[in-house]
Amino acid sequence: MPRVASTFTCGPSRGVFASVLIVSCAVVAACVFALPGCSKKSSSDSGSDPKALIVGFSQIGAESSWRTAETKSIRDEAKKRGIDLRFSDAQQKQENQIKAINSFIAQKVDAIILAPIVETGWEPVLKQAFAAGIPVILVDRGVKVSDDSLYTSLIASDFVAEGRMAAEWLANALGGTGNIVELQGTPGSAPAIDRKKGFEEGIAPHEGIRIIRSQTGEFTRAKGKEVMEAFLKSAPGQINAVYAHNDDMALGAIQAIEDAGLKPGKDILIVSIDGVRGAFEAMVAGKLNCTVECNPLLGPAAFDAVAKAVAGETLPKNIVVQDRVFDQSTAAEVIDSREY
Ligand code: GYE
Repeated sequence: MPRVASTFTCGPSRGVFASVLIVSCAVVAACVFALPGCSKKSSSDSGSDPKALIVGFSQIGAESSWRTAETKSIRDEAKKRGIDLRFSDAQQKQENQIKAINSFIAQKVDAIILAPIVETGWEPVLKQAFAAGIPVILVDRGVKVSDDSLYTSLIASDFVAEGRMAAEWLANALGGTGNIVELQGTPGSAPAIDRKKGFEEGIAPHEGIRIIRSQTGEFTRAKGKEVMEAFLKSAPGQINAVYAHNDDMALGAIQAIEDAGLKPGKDILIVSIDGVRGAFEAMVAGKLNCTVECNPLLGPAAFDAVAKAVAGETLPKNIVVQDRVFDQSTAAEVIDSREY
């Protein structure tokens, strides 16, 4: 049976996530959008339906299969709801996201959906959106700002809890002893920071477990492979397990381990986060041991939040979903029901 996470966090830590959206954490939310200019507009620049809501979506890029699934979910949901979606791909650059937001403000969009690449550096542009009365819904990653009323709502997983779940699974599988190498996500991003923190907390009670190498693999398969090759060269025969902040990097690491003549999933245990199809395939093949789900299908929740924000309704500050852990014991059974 897949284990169901029991932790639901509120307030400062980021929300939890997965299949069923649960608006927990009734926190704060006082901010929200009785702001001027947030009402549904009838605009002649909004394509075929003059009454369509105009929503700008600033996406990070396409570094992982998780992100591709998220983009699809948001595009599909916008289409379904007849929303005029203005999509911008920042190609992994915060400056491009800031430009996109400025451009959405100039286009007088009804709302902005932002997947922020890193946590810091958003305050000035969020202040501009706020001043223009445009609600900003953050999806999948959080930001650090002095005043959280600068955004309407954050729809994201609890990355600390994900890291902890990965650590607990691995500590158990290692029997409390072993050397781990860690592949981190994008430096400065909420999931990289929090998945590291949660994992370290999770292994802390096990004195025999150590992280012997830790480096960014930038959430990509190619970089995950490259960094794993370097780890294998610099610590030959010493690596018992890999912890990757996402599945794509784990899949890259699997390749590197095989190229080195070792058996991923057996000689070296591997645990990662996301729960994408490729991870399930690798578990069925016995090459990946465990993945912690992080649901990227955020389109419905994001546009529900947009609809409420433009209607002037108060939203919870954190909208969270439940995360689950999957390992080889259930992979074959559930793979066909996976939606991404
Ligand atoms: O885990 C990773 C991606 O922000 C939760 O970003 C997201 C992360 C996801 O590229 O695969």
